[in-house]
Order: sequence, then C-alpha cells, then structure tokens
Amino acid sequence: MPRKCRKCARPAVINMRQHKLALCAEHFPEWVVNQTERFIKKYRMFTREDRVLVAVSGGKDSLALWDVLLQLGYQVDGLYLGLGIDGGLGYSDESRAMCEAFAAQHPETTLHILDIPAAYGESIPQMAARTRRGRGKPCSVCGLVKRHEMNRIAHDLGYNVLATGHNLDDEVAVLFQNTLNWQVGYLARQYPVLPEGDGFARKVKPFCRFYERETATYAIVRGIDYVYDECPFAEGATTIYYKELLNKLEADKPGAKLHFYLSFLRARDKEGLFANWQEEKVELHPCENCGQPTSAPGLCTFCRMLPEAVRPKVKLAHPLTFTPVHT
Ligand code: Q46
Ligand code: ZN
Ligand code: ZN
Repeated sequence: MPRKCRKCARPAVINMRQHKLALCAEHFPEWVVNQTERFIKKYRMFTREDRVLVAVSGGKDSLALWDVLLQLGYQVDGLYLGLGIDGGLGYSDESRAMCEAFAAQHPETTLHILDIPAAYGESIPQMAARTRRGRGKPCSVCGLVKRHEMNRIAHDLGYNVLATGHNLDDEVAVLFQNTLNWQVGYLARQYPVLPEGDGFARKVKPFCRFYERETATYAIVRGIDYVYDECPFAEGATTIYYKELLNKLEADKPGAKLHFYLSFLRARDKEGLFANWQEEKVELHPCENCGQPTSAPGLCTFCRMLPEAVRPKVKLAHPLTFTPVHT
C-alpha cells in the first residue's frame, strides 16, 4: 500500500526508512530546506553575511543545493567549469546547458562559467594525455584543475565560501575507503566544513547528511532538470565499487550509512578521535604566476601543468558571467 505523508496524509513521494518518515511532494522539499539550514548552523558553515559560490556540475546534487540555498536567502551564486569531456555523449555540453537553464529561471543569482579548453587551449582529457599525472585516467588532473580554479575564482570574485553538493553516499564511500586504508590524515580532514586560511576559501558540504535518493527526489519534485549520466570517466572508480557495497549493506540495514557517518563525526567531535593529530606544517608561498598558495618552489602544480604555449606567463582566465536570454 502506498505510504502517506506524515504531515498531511496525502500520498508520499519518499519514504525515508532511517528516519521512519514519509513525506509528500509539498512537505518533502520543505523538510530538505529546513534540514539543510539546520546542518549549516550545526556545523557553522556560513551565515547570511558570507558570499557563497556553489560549484555546479549540472548534476542533481549541486543544482539542488543551489536551489535550497537560494530559498534560504543566502548570498549564493554558481560556478560551472567546462572540462571539455565528451565521451561521445557531449557530457560537458549537456552539463553546462543544465546549469544555464537553472540560472535562466533564477534571475536573482549569477552563474559564472569558465571553459577550460577555451581558457587554456586544452581539455582535461588532453591535459591528462600530455602529462605524467594523467596516465591511465584523467581524474587526478581533473581534480587538480577543479580545486585550483574553484579556489582561484572564488578568491578573484570575492567569495569566501565554496560549497559543493557532496551527499551522504559520496561522503560515506570516501570515509569507507579512508578507513579501509587507515588514511589518518584524510580522515582527520573529512568534515562538513574545512576552515579558510592561507589563501584557501572555506569549503562546505551542506548536503553531506542527505542520501542520494533524497537529493534526487528533491530535484525531481522541484522540477529541476539535471544530467542523469555520470562523467564517462567515473566508470570503474573505486568509490563506485564502495558505493555498491555500501548499498548492499544499506538494503539489509536501513540507516547503516547514516549511522556510520554520524558515529564518525561524533567520535571526532565528542570523543576527540583526532585530538592529538597534527597536520604536517608545510611552508606555503604564493605561486609566481597565479598567486595561489603552493608548497612547490616558483610555480604551483597547476601552472606547471598548463600547456607550453600558455605557460609560464599565462594570464589566468576570468570566468564569463552567464547572461540568460529571457524569451
Ligand atoms: S574527476 Fe574524473 Fe570526475 Fe573529472 S574526469 Fe570525470 S570522473 S569529472 S568527479
Ligand atoms: Zn504532506
Ligand atoms: Zn599557479
């Protein structure tokens, strides 16, 4: 028998077994918005005085996050990085189109776009093919470029907070991987908020306690169009394998993922799990080219990786501001 919304008894769009809560198309989005506000406050992510830049990929999580933060009245804009990933499906083109469509429906916000191939002459797969870091898969190069450009653009445009749409399934897969390998440094840094400092913007994950099916349901109920396909290079990633394992666990024990994540946060916050852990202090200085903090001498890893033709005295690209055409 279909479930009924706990608040109004209309048919539920989602049943969250871990919360013993079923909600309808009106009360579920409301719940997501309220819960997000609660997480933002609980982990002291940001306030209405902060300027927040959401990294949007065109997927459900980042667009849903942008939507929720707008509803909550935060000063929030979007940043889309065009990676030039085709995969025969025009993955990057479709992702960008989704972000533009969302921005066009929300004139109160701004979408900044930086197209990496247009800015630096090479797509991510091309950069990866040319450099040692990219042997095998382009993900390492991609991660480096995204981290560098998001932080630089946030800084250049005066945003002090960078938000990403990582959900509970993402966080738990990483936590599981780090625990299997006892990556103490990574574990100590895995938290819903990473403070700013040394030229790095504050990084926040306001959706870290929502299951993927919750963010997907939110996007669908709110009528947000998003890219369903993952990046073609995500296939075969270790975290996807861990996600599948954890889904099996969740099917047998509803709430297991949330419990694993929240117990980790509790052990950290209340039981001082990493109280004695000290991050190795590395000397940082501004990169000679882009001014971003780096431990490497002279140029940072990103600037060193740029194609010969634009390196080393490259004037780093300013993102375009997307201007929607209202018809
Ligand atoms: S890192 Fe790798 Fe992702 Fe970049 S190349 Fe695609 S799968 S998008 S999160
Ligand atoms: Zn209801
Ligand atoms: Zn640099």
